[in-house]
Amino acid sequence: MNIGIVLYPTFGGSGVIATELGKSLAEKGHRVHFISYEQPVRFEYFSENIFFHEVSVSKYPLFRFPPYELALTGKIVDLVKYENIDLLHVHYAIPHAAAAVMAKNILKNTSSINLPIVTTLHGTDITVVGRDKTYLPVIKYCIEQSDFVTSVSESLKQDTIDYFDIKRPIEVIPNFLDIKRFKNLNNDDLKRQIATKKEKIIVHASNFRKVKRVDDVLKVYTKIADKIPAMLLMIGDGPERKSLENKCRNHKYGKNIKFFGKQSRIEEILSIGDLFLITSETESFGLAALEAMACEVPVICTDTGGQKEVMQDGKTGFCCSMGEIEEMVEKAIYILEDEKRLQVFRKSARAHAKDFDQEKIIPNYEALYQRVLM
Ligand code: GMT
Repeated sequence: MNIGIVLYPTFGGSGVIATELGKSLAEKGHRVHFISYEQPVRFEYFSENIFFHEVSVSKYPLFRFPPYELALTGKIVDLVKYENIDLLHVHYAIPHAAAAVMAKNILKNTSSINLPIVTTLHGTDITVVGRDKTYLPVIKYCIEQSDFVTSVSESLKQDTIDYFDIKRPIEVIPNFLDIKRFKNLNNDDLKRQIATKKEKIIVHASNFRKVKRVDDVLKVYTKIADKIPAMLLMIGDGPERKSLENKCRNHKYGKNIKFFGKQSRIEEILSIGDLFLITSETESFGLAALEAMACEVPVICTDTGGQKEVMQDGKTGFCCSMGEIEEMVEKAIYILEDEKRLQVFRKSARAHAKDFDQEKIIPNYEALYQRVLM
């Protein structure tokens, strides 16, 4: 198959999933065309089956808001005509699905070409940005006009149906990872550089947006550190990082809190972790938590969105009520205070993460593409 994949090129989960999907499809012999404004961060080698098409938006003094959607639409039309793309898979509804639907209409009306569109909903395109009344009619229309729609969890599917009054079918295909890459690397040297033998290592990774409630991460960590010697490693970057980092500079455990920024080999840091903390207001899936579990790190997360579908509550970690700091602290200490118990959680986390191995999940997308092209 000749597949176009429209994606965000960033460290964010939707970009990671779209890139890894494309890489895996290319290995299976499909031709993959990544379409984005920058080369995807997870696409870091040459493959004869992968092509990258950069969307560039021309600057003009009149444009206060450069029209990225139009540039993307034009690029899709061009590629479908001249690269013979069989189907287009767009990740994240805004604005990718809108550009795809517009391209589909242009191709149909000007060239009688049918462009099948698969739209994958990832999370905030529905639960945060999508709920903005300004976008609502556009997103609803694009979901209805796509040939197939998938969501990364049952919870996100239900949110989509509820918020947008969607009657069409939505297929759930959970996110995935490469279990051979995401494993505990037994990196004891690094562990000893970061923490002493007595100290536990708590890790958080996100894009530091408001929805992640990173202040809660600090609150939970502080109360854990009051009871158990612990370090806090913060991975990623985003709008809330600066103010949190400032707070940590004057914090009583400030010297034990480290901000590492964006990391392309996150499995190396996850491998030295004892606990992964994710305190989001909503999380459609929680790919970072799954990556932690695969590296044998138990997870404390909120019970919002699709996280309960990724976790086994009480086995791979605990799902706690959003904002309930005491509950999260209590569960974290329960896991960390007993080394034998921690080992049991570690093994369960790894075992459960294997259910999300890309070898098991990606064939669902291939089967979907076959149905699209029938
Ligand atoms: O808002 C984000 O966290 C970024 C967003 C993305 O598009 O990268 O993440 C969403 O999609 C990921 C991949 O499907 C999911 O693992 C995340 O849970 C989801 N984020 C939220 O729902 C907040």
